[in-house]
Amino acid sequence: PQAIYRKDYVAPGFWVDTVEMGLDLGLEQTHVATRMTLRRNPESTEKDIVLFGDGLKILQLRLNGANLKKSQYSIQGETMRIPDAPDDVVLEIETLIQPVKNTALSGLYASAGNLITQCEAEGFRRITWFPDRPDVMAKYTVLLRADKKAFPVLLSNGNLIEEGDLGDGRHYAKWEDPFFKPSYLFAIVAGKLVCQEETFRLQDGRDALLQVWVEPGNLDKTDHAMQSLKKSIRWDEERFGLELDLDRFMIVATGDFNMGAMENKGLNIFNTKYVLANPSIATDTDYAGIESVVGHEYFHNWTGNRVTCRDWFQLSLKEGLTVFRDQEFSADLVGTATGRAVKRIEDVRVLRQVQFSEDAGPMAHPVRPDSFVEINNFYTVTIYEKGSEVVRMYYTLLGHDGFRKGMDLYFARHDGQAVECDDFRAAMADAGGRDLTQFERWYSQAGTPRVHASAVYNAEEKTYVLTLAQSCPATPGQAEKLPFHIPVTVGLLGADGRDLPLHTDGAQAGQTSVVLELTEASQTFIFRDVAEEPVPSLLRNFSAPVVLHFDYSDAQLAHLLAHDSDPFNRWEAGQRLATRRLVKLTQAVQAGEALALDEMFLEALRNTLNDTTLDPAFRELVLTLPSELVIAEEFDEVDPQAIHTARQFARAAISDALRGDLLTAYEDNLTPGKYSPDAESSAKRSLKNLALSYLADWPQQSTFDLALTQFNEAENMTDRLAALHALVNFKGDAKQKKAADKALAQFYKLFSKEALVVDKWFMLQAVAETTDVAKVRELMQHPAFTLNNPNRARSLTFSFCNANPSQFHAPDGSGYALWAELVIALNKINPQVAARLARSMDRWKKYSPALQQKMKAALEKVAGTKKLSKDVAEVVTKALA
Ligand code: B3K
Ligand code: ZN
Repeated sequence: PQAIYRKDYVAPGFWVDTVEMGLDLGLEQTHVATRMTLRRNPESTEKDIVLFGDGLKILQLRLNGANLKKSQYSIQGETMRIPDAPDDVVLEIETLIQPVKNTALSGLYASAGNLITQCEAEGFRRITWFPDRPDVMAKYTVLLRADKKAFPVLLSNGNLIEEGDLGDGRHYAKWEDPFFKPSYLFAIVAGKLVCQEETFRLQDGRDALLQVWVEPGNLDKTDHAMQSLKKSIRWDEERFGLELDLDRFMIVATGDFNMGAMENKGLNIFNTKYVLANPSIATDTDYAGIESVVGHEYFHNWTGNRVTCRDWFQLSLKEGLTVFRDQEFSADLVGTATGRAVKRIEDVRVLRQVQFSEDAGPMAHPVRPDSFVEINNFYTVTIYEKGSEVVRMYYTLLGHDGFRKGMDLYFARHDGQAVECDDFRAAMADAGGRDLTQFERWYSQAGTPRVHASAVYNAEEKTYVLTLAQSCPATPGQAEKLPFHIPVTVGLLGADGRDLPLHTDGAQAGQTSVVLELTEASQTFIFRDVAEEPVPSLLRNFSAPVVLHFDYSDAQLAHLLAHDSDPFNRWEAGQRLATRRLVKLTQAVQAGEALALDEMFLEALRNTLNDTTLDPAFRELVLTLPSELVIAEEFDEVDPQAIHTARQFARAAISDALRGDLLTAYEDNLTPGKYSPDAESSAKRSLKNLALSYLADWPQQSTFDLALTQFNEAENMTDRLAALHALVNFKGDAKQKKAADKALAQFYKLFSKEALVVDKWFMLQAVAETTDVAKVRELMQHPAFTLNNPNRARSLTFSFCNANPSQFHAPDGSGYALWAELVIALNKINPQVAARLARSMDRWKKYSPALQQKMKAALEKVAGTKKLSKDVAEVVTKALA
């Protein structure tokens, strides 16, 4: 497949001012008439009108009123060129599309009898021919016509300006979006939907109509999304001074969606997973996910829609920034310092587990990529999560107020424009009066930087000399890297556990944390008047997306875990202690040696668990061992089964040593009464359920009964699912196994009508310790399983391939064979979803030669498949390169 390059960007030969569309909607067939006015862009080297189309049947093509003859235009692949056009053009195009046949869920497609669109990144071209690129921004008017019974609700972007009856049982609705927008933000929704609605007073005094649209029967699950939307609107007003710019804001939920949600102007379309919730079907995690995704999409209205991307290489301009905003939103809603830290830790965990791994594999790419084959493959953790870390570094460097000034300047300069990552950086630099030239390397260089810290304390001179050295591993196409501009937030702890005052360049009197700026390959920082040899607390709050090495002793880590005023680094110290042990245990498993966990580590965990002054959510994070995927990153050659055995041993040893403390934690954190997803009670549930899962690794009838009782009596999904998880993974006898199976069957029966819960039922089994490839194949035969629905496909097959490593990497290669079958099957149905699953094999070169050979064979099987989509081809070609 052909790659396209950032350096080849050429401005469009024509701008589009207005777009009028008329759609005669039908599931089998939809007729699309588009009339657009174009105007030559004198500044472009491109002289032709260039349109894109994909899978369209053309019925009409007229330029300034005259039919275009075949000789007057050319079509090659998805590109149509019309040469020799006058400077001002009215183009009229009629196309025919077939929504029911659109299983790729890009463009206009059918979902449960409704019609839905998804246009980002390049779905609009599957609806009509158009200069489908984000720098072409136009004003849209959309007329929808359809059968009244089948499609009683007709929605599009902006404001409803007219609706009425057409006779013959048909009706129409006319929508006008007052804002210029790129085609990827176009949306329509038609069908049988109902809504929860509310009028909301904006800070500037205007009233806005807010609506959450769902399929009939789901109105009991929209409240949390509505509350989240109102909080989002308020937060953006207060934190960034950004107001909702429309009279109406709609959210629509669909069960068939490739991603989480989409920020179409005024008409956000969501995966049901991020809208529907009530206590009986949604967990605390689901509630938090809804809040953050509703926020994310709403915040795009400014960061993405009002200011958009010049080209898709700039994707992180909107995504990294909007993730940063949604992370801050969630943190601000919790409010407390530890609540913020808990959120930060959760976000960093994802970054490390998924993004660091991406950065070390064949798909590694900079935050602003230089090339791609299929843009949909680049909606990655690098663009999103690392992109957010890059934005967070401006925040760290410029401070709260400085960052806000930068944002204000960014909007003052670029509102209504399609711009580049460099424009954002320039706004931050200019507003902060800072030279951020070198900071550009965060956008251009891929890979996770390493920072090696070392320190010398001089007792006579009372100096502490900290040396920071940086490097960055090679990534595809980038062998050598130049130094990054890295903010490293540092504090020093005394023997009593308190922060020592800092006397160093840039530190104010009384300051106990300082942001050191590492810009060279190696730099030395001197702290003066240091009364005693300190324990350094480095990279506080994870101030940069790097891997930090410092030769800590166990005692120093225990000291940090017990005392660091920075809660992130407290947690981090615990993770370092755990990782060390898990690596050693894995090596012991491989060598066939006896396994043991030392009392010092157990004691550190016990102290944290029993420290009731600490937020339960924070204790839960400290007590959670690094995942098998994170441990795997510590090895050059990964042995998934040995890692699994080691981690399970550690869990059982913790359970055994802390059983009394765990039971106390369980009992102390019950949340009787009406369910509420608030931070305080969800924190309690998280610690209680962690305790339960540890206790289940201690196979006693009493623990089994505890889990079974919780399962039977749970009044919310969080507790029910956690209990079921404990039961299914319980290492018990035949009788207990039977009881666990019974609970699993009951759960299914109870929730078989709730698609999102059925997804959970599949997922829970997919990641269960005992679920092997044969079991997955058996579950694939279940009547509720289908590859056609992305959520369902992900719940079983993605979960197995990505989150059950010891079974997926079965030595006989059966997991890889299953993976290849699935990717090939999904490729025919939905290339975007297929390409995501294809990524499961990214790190194949990290396994033993025997496994590598089998993984390579599976990759080659996929690569050799006929009619492979660009999406999948790009992923497997890069993996095999
Ligand atoms: N912007 C959309 C993602 C679209 C994905 C296209 N393959 C969701 C979001 O980031 O908010
Ligand atoms: Zn986004």
